[in-house]
Amino acid sequence: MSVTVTCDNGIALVTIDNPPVNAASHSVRLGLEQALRQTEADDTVNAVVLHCMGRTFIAGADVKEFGQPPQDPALPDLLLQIEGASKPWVAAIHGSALGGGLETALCCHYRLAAAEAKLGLPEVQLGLLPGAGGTVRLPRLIAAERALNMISTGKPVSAQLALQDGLIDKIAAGDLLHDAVQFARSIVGKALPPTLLSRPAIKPKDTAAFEAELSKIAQKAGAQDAPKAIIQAIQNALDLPPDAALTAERRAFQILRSHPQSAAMRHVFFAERNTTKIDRLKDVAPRKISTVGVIGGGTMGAGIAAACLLSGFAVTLIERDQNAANQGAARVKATLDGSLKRGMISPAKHTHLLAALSAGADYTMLADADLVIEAVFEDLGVKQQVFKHVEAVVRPDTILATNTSYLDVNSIADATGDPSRVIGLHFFSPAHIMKLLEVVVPTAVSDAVLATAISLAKSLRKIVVLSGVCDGFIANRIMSAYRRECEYMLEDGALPWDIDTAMTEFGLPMGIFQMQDLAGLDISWAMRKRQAATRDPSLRYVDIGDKLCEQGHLGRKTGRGYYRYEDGKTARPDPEVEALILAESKRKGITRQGFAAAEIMARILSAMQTEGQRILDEGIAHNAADIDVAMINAYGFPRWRGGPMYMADTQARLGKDTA
Ligand code: T1G
Repeated sequence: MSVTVTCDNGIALVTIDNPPVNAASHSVRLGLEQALRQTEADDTVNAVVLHCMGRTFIAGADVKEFGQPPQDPALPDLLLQIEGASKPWVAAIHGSALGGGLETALCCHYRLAAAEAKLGLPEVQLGLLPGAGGTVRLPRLIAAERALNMISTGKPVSAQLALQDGLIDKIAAGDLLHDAVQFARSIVGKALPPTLLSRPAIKPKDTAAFEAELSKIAQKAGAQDAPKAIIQAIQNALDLPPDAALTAERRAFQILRSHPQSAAMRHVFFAERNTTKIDRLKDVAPRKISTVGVIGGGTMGAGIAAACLLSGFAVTLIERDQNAANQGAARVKATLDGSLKRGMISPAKHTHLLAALSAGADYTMLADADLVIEAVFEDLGVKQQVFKHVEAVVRPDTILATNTSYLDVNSIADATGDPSRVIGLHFFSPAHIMKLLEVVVPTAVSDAVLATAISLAKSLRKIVVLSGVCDGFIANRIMSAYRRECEYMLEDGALPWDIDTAMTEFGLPMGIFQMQDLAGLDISWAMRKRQAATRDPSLRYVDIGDKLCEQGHLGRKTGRGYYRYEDGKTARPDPEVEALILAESKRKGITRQGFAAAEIMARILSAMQTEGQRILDEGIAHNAADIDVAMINAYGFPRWRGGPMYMADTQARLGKDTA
């Protein structure tokens, strides 16, 4: 039974129990409709408290139902019924009230939240807009500027900010349900507050600033339709009668729900949650991790240490000497200072986290570590040596994790006394911000170690993709493939700025040549030199990047790479680079051709998809969706396109349909 009703001395408790997140599935909607009828008919009921079992309030419509024919009662219709109830409904919110969950709470007459609760309308992240009245009711409860921000970003707000905005009436002081029942008793006999639909929309204070914000959202949306629909819906809420705005919202929702962009984003939503559901771990319990050792206090090591501290782990940072350890600790502190400055952690938490960090050069400091991550110089011998030092001081069950970005994790594991305890944890820089964590699975790793590594990654709020052992694992291997293709196109006739523009117009955050200039051309140069000995001589090789490095042009850090950076950051096309490229084409006897943006992207996507298929064929990735997840979360492949493999699959299906 998804919804039950109990009565406690005049207060009806409507309880939703629909694991895992109390999504507003068809059974829940039927149950709520029944609960409304029952409480309206029962003269002993004076007020209603709506709450949920488990870890969260309603987390939204059931996204799994979107691909199916709609079933009555539709959420918008049900919410109108609740809003029209003759007795007050009080929403008791814990966990997250998201999407249709918050829209349900908006149709209750009052809203209480637990202190740690979050409230949001994340539909835009599914290529949708709130479709159950959220765009019309929210600007009637809180300022238009705040409503626009919540709906256009999809980011949830804390209970504290919700109270400040007027989104909720109260934050529970103690037990949420107890406080909600007490609150309900306190309003019995009082006149019902006017429904949100009967209130005027709260107009923006500064119309010009509001219009400017709308333009900024439209501009940022690019080819995405949901943000533009959200802008229109908010304007409707401000300008149209509520019924007309509701009708327009529902129409827009139905159009978006059937749009390929939403289908792609729903694919990503579920793909990101399925990456670690593998048979070998079905009945394997992860070990408890409390203390993490990090070897290496450079950029990556400090970022990893900060990520672990921010997720509540104690961290022991080890460097080659105390001075280096202190520098590493200072890097970690700088990251935590940034989190404090951005209001992501409180001053008290900042102090507490720093107290959980110890830094030194003595490996015996790792004696209590449950898991040790090495983030030292990318050299196989150095890493093998580090793990020998670690093994000598830690417990036999301590897990050894390497952060290598391309070395053979099996070779690192095999150099230890117990390869079953070794795993790869490939963080992307900056490690405390980037969502993707590639868990690299060596041959000998035990199920318990793998399960524990995944559990740690999830505790760090990372999106995990499992990878087999190969050069570059998944994301970097695919990036190398399309970087090569882009270099071929330079010789064939394109210029770096042509290619980068095509990539950003497609929806990637940055073109490959600007990205390399930002990272430093010497990184891929070192990789090409490393691979030179084993490079297939029949494979085409482009010397342009090497020539730039040989001239000392390593990218933004030297003021010149593929672009010039007169002001140290703005990338400007460099005529000398163009001359170098033309000379290379001539030297190789290539007749240069023009490239349209579509052709550039076709070649890039083909390179991604071809390498992705190889990765699948070699068993490096479990499935194509994992490759999409990796490319979206490592290199910003646009979510609303689903990922390179999703695009290939969709194009294949469309090809079949149109064949
Ligand atoms: N529908 C169906 N399943 C859902 C779901 C949803 N809305 N949200 C989560 N799940 C499943 C998820 O697939 C996973 O399943 C399990 O719950 C745990 O999720 C009308 C139209 C709530 C913050 O976008 O943000 O309302 O893998 O791993 O990290 O206007 O889930 O266990 O089988 O993410 O603790 C709007 C999406 C929908 C919220 C919990 N709502 N969910 O995070 O767990 S559209 C959302 C989340 C809508 C209205 C519109 C998070 C969470 P499984 P999880 P978590």
